[in-house]
Amino acid sequence: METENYFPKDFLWGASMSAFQSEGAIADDGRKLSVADIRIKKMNQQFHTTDTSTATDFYHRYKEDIKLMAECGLRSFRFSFSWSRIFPDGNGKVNKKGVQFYDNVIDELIKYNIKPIVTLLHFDLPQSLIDQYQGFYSRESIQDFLNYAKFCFNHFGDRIPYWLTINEQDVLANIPFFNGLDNLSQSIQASHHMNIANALTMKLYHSLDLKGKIGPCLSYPTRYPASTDPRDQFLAMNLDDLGIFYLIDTLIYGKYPAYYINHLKSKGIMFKTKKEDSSLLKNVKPDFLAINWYTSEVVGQYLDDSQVDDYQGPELPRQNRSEKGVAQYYKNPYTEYGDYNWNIDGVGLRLALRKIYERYHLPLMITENGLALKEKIDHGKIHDQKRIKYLNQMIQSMSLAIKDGVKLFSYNPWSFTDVLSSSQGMDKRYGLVFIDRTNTDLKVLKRIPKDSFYWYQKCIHENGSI
Ligand code: BGP
Repeated sequence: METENYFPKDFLWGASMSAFQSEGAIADDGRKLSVADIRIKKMNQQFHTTDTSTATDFYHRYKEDIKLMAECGLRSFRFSFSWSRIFPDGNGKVNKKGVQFYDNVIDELIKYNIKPIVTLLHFDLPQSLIDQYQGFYSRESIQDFLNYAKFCFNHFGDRIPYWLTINEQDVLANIPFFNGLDNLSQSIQASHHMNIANALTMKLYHSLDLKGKIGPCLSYPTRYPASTDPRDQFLAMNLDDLGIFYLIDTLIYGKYPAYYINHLKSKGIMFKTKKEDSSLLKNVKPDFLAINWYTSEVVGQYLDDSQVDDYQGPELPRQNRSEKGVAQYYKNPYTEYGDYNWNIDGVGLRLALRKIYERYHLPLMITENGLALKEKIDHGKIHDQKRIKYLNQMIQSMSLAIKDGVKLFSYNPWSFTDVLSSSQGMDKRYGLVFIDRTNTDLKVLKRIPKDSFYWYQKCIHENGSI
């Protein structure tokens, strides 16, 4: 079905990945471990998935992967630097070989006219900072993040048009172990420090004579109230506010909303601040907002103590589950679901784009969006029709959002190649390119473009006319 096309000619069609989910080579050339390496190793021992030691071997195969990106027609590539590859201890001495690797990746992208979009921190804080002072729980992390960012801006800045500060701080605030921490009161304190780090990093960037842009990167699922019961309506709004909007408000307006502070107080959690914090948080002007959007949720009041699942994280199926004392999540009968029970809801994306744009009036970039499937090679090919359906809906919705007036300028679906899932091993595949390995058998890590790769290639070629 052909839809009206509102994409501007210079729209940045891209794709997305992150360091710990693709690079491997975790102890090579001076790199030290990150909290992601440790966390995923523990999970591997428990659930028999796999660890980060090889992932997709992007460290050694970036040229092959970037060549495929060029073949697909990508105009941008969103990836992350591994902080512990550049500063193995998080602070102290810079690792020249790590820097060289990112120089090579950036130069290779530029060779094909693909714009690098770089995330400074994507779930992989250097473990050494946890050992030194408990990472972002401690205030010292702010200066270390700033020094790391400053080095990156000075060294790579002339070649990077878009920087993202911290990937999904909303997730890090709620899931302590993704940031190497143990409990919620630590991660809430850490989130306050990340807010200051974010603010100072953006101010620092803007003080330098560089031509790129910088913004934060948050994740958002569109939430529908389960019924017209006013309490469900309120709950959906409240989860939005406590999930993401309090953070963007703080980053943009430099002040925590009252409802957030009172929510924490009611939970008996409060972060420590210093007198200077409110001025540190003020006067930050992100150039854009980066949004990771996958799915929508149907939420209703928490009802039944007897049916409680133990909620362990956002990776659980977004249907028929409950989060104790907070909400029930229901399956949406109007949308189709993928193999991991996340749904396909293009309208939900349009809704999110409108809501976020009208709230902040900042240009938007989609830095993650995709559908996880269980896949097998079928006579040398991967027929991922459901993913094509998903992408099709998303792209139609983006076009309509642009027609509505949303300033959306880049789309980077997750993920370019299959990558290691942040919590469920290699079987959970999102890629446009299949990586032929399993959790237990690395095989030869052959890259095989899926049907969706060719579909997206055509879509980019037609600038979004699908
Ligand atoms: C986002 C993360 C990504 C990626 C994605 C899919 O939250 O930024 O790193 O992993 O979710 O999640 P998962 O791998 O758990 O399926």
